[in-house]
Amino acid sequence: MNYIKNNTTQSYIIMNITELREKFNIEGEVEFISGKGDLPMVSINNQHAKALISLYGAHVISYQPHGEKEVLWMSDASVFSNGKAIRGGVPVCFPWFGPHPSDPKKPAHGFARLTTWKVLETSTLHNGKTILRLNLSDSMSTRSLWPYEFKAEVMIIVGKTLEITLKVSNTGSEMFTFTDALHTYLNVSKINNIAIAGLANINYQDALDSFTVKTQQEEVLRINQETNRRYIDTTAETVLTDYGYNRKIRVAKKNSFTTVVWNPWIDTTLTFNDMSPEGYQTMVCIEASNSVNDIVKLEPGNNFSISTIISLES
Ligand code: TA6
Repeated sequence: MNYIKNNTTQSYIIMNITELREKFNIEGEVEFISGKGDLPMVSINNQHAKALISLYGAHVISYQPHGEKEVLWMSDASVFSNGKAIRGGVPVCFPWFGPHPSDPKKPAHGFARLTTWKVLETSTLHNGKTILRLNLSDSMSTRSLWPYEFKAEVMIIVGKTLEITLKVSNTGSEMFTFTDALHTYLNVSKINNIAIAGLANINYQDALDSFTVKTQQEEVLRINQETNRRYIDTTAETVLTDYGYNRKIRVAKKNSFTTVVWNPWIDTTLTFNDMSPEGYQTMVCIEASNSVNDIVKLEPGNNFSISTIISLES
């Protein structure tokens, strides 16, 4: 990387907001703040865009290239509290996507989004982009839910594109498997004003029809009912055209063979106490995932990375 400024630590101990500011703020660009619910957050504002990231969950809450509308959808009723998931932005689902495969009492989508991550690095690159690197390692609490030694890193690069990478290393002595997702909620003008390209002729599990495998016949996907599809064996980029906002959102990915598209529509939205009844009208999730047929198997000493790259075309 071509750095202008680089603050790095390996000590993993700096946690309070004053220390975080001293070590990791970059004047005029990166600021550690006490966010909603007193959760520590990082506010980034560079020559390309601004962004807000919560250390709780390594969760990107907002991303807005200058001169553009917000790219990510956030629920106005979201809870910001330890132990609860944030509704909107980009939740990091790890080490399992969806309900736990055998124990429904374990938290949906894993513990990564319910844990405060440590800061490893803030940097400015020569091209004006900002890097934030966060760390989560196994602890008594993670081992009580998932009995493995691991190190996870989320790297967020804020520029004209938003790039999020989850890297998982097996630091223990036995092989483990996991599933994951970068569960991106996109902000749209109105759900019936959008079309999603890139998924034609691809097989998907329909989570609303007993996970039956179907093939998308339509050239573009339009959402006019509850939708919960796990597209299988696809590395394709998806392009969301928003006719209301007159823009396209491109969602590319690396090392992911599963793409999830989700909108809860009217009735399921009413079951969520962290979403307003009309919330489903302005969001859709397009998620880079490793799940379904694409479960990651990691031998001791090995690592694996998944990325999503989100960009706008006006
Ligand atoms: O990605 C789709 C999904 O797995 C849905 O089944 C839906 O429940 C959604 O994620 C949100 O999950 P959450 O646990 O955040 O309510």
